[in-house]
Amino acid sequence: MKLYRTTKGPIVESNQRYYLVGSDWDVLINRVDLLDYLTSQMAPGNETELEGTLAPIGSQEVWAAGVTYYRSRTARMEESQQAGGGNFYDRVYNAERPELFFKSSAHRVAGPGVKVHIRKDSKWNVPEPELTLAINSKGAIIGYTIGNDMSSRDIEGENPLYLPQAKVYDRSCALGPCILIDSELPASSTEIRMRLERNEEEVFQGSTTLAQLKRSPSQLVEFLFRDNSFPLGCFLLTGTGIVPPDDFTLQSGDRIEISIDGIGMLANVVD
Ligand code: DO4
Ligand code: MG
Repeated sequence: MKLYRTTKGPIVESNQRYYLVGSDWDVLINRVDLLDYLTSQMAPGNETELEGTLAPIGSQEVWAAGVTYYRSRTARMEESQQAGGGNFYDRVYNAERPELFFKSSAHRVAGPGVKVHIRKDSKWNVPEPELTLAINSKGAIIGYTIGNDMSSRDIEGENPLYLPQAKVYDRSCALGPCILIDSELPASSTEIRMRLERNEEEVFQGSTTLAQLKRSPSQLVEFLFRDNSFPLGCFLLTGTGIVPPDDFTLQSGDRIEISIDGIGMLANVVD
C-alpha cells in the first residue's frame, strides 16, 4: 500500500484512497502497528480524493549514502581528479564503511511539483535519482520513496571537503510522491529511471536497477544508527546509479522526472 501526505492529512492507497482521520505524520510513521493501523483505516466511508500531495516527511532528518553504484564512483573520480581526490572514491566504494552524509532537514525538502533549486555560486549541477528508505525511530525500514539528491558537481569536485556545500542548501532535496509501505525489499530487478526535459524536449534519459546497488539497505541503516538516534525516524537516500554526461548541467526551467517501479514518479522543475 502507498501512504501519501497531503494538505488534507495522510491518505493511504490500496485499490481506493482513504483519509486517515486526525493522524499526525511523525506519530503515524512511527507506530509499531503501522500496517495493521493503515489496514484498519481502509474502511467504507473513509474514501477520499488524492489532492495536494506534499513531500512524505514531517520533522525527520534526511541522510544520504554515496558512491554505492559503480557509475557514481567513476563520475566522482573524474570530477575530483585535478584536486587529487580521485582515489578516495574508489576506496570508499570498496570499503566496509559506507559514505553517509547529512542531506537535509525537513524544511529544505521539496515535495512533488515544487521547484528544486540550484545554487547561484555553482555552474555544474545535476539531479541524483535515488531509492530512499523511510526508517522509523527503532531503525526498521517501514517503506520506500523516491529521492532527488541535487548536487553541485563543480563544488564537490574542487575539494571533497566541500561536500556539505555541494549537497545541502534550500530545496536541494526532493522526496515523494508517497511512501510505499512494504516490509519486503524491492526486487533487485526494480528499475530507477530519470528523464530530463528542457523546453519540452528530452535532453537526457537514463536508467539503472537495484541489482547495481553495491550495499544492502539494511547495512546502510545499521551504519547510520550506530551511536546515532532518530526519535522521529529518518529518511536515507541510497545513492545514485545514474549520472548525466559531464557536459550536462541543469538550467532554470528544466523538468526532472524520476520513476521507480512500484512507487511512482517524482517530478520537479528547476526554479
Ligand atoms: O561522494 C559524493 C556524493 C555521492 C553521492 O551523492 C551518490 O553517490 O549518490
Ligand atoms: Mg547522491
